[in-house]
Amino acid sequence: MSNGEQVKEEEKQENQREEQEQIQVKEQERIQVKEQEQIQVKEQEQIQAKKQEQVQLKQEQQASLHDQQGSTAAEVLVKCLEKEGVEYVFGIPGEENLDMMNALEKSNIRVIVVRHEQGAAFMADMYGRLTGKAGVCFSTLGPGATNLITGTADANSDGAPLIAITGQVGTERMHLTSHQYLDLVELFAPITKRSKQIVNPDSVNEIMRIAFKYAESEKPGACHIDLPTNVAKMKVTPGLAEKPIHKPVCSKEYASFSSIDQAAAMIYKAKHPVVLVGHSAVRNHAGEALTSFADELKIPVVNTMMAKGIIPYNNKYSMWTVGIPQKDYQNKILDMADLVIAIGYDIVEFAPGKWNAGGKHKIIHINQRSAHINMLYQPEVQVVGDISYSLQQIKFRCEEKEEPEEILNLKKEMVKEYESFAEDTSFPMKPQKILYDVRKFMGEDDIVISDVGAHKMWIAREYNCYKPNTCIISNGFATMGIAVPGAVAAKLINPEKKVLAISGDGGFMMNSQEYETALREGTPIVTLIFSDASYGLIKWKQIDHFGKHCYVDFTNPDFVKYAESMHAKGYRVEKAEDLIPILEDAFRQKVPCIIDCPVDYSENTKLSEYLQEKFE
Ligand SMILES: Cc1ncc(C[n+]2csc(CCOP(=O)(O)OP(=O)(O)O)c2C)c(N)n1
Ligand SMILES: [Mg+2]
Repeated sequence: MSNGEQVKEEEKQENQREEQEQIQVKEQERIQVKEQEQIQVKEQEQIQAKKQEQVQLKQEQQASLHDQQGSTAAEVLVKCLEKEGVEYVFGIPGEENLDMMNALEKSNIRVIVVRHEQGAAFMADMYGRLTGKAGVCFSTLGPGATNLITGTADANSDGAPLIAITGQVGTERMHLTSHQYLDLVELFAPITKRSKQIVNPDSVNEIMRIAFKYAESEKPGACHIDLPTNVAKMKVTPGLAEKPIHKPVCSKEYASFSSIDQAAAMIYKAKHPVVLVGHSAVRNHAGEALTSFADELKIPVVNTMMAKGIIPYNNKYSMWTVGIPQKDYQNKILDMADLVIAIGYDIVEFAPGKWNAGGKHKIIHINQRSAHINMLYQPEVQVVGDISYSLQQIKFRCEEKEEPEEILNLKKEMVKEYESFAEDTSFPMKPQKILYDVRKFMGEDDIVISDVGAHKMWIAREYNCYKPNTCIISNGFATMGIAVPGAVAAKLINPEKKVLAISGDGGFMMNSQEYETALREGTPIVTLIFSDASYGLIKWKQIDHFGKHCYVDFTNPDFVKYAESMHAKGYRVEKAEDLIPILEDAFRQKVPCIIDCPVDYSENTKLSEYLQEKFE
């Protein structure tokens, strides 16, 4: 091999070695990359596994959190209240409703804490009566619950929708003789439309909706729900049971044409028909239809105490209010009728025995529901359905009557009598003059809440209204003590209106503690007390029946100082001319006020004698 060839051979070998080396390097690089990739994949897998672990952990944590924090029966109950549109609940907390209180604190419902559960029930009662939506009151078990009873019964009797929620011992000790335990479902049964205990947390939403449905449907009334303390804490199964049940929109129901035709035929034939209108006409907003029915057919209208203002009292055919124990103008007018058209009338408001004692009247019943059973209330025709629609349909089928001249003359006498007290300055003030001045002072939309007693009889007779729901009288259950708490609720709902409670001195002292609630909640109500240092109505009856009285007198606190001690403002009427200026001043105050007005109840027996002579 020549030298040149040898050099070439060496170069070739050198090149081959270099190539080999490069291949090896590349191979190493490839292996390294692969290793790198494998490491990355492993890392990715590890990250993924960690992520999964974290997700699982979170799920486990959430599950255990739900176990601790998922909705309790008490929370679902409050959710249901919110869904029903509840704005306020009235009551006093106790050991057995703490879970509900905690749930309420987280809700947008305003809790009005009262000073006696009776006050709470009356507030819910008045809320229901004025709005048509159920008012809600609550108490703890046992004594708290028994304190709710009177207001609940009042709402049930007066047709006001109300829900009473009571706390209860845990189910584990319900079968035992046990501290503060009382069977509240049984206790509330006769004074409600429905009384139920929640025993299964998953049924809270159904029990709540049923209660509101019963309370708010005709004839409205009270429903009771009892929530044992251990059930209140129990978890509701997630899902449907946690959700409040929808409130359906129900269409109106209308009377049959055959009943409308029959009623129209009877009215057509009658010579002296008279309307007797009751509270269901107020609840069902039939004022306008009733007024044009009376105007166009020329039929006089007598209203019950609970239907004041359903026809404006200055309407020609309005014959004002029936219902005081004595025979009055309205009884005379009903006696003169050859047909009584009972519209939205409920026998609980004014007993048939008081206007149809002989059972001789021909009666048409026009209402949202059929008549209660009573020997003396057996209507020939029942027109059952939306009242306004029934009245319009009957009106189209009738002709106007001749003017009821005799009755219109009686109305003139009534007005003259009413006006005759306008300038009466005697003192203590006559009830007629007090109410004349109150009417003069109060606006057409302002609200008077009457308590129960002789003053109520005078309010029924002398305080007349332009609009419904502007003078509230309890005349189903007729419970003393309703006026002050009732006025607090009325003011909460109507902050822009004047709200005046008129009470006897007896009834005022039954719930005057709610003045503290009124002050705290910023509801500047005014109470006008008819002061006679006596249970005046009972005294009136005793004198009428036995010519004497007993066990009815008492002494009063100094109402002005009493007001001041509660940071309210107190006034005392010292002459008749004072009343209107005092009312003006009281309604300018930002705090609640109490007006002590001495009343001359010798007018009570004088009225009995006057009416007896005139109408019996
Ligand atoms: C809670 C309650 N207790 C008793 C009665 C029976 N009652 C009806 S009126 C009345 C007297 C009311 O006295 P007061 O409040 O002073 O009013 P007045 O009759 O003097 O105007 C009584 C005891 C009732 N209706 N309600
Ligand atoms: Mg009195």
